[in-house]
Amino acid sequence: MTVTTNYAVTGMSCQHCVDSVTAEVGKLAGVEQVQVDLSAGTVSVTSAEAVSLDDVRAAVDEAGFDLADPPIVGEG
Ligand SMILES: [Cu+2]
Repeated sequence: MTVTTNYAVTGMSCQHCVDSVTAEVGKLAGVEQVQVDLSAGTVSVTSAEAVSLDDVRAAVDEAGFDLADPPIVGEG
């Protein structure tokens, strides 16, 4: 059983941004898969259990970006 949550991230503009966000969010405990849609500005995070928004925000910040408002654009 996994949880997938889609986050909106502002400022990503190229593959390097995608790689940075994927790497940082991928370090979070329990995260199994990170998929970035550059054109949509969304990051889909699949994890064994729900990851806290604060942790995702911190990882995105570490990569040099910010979560949009609202930060979560879909779950499933
Ligand atoms: Cu970039």
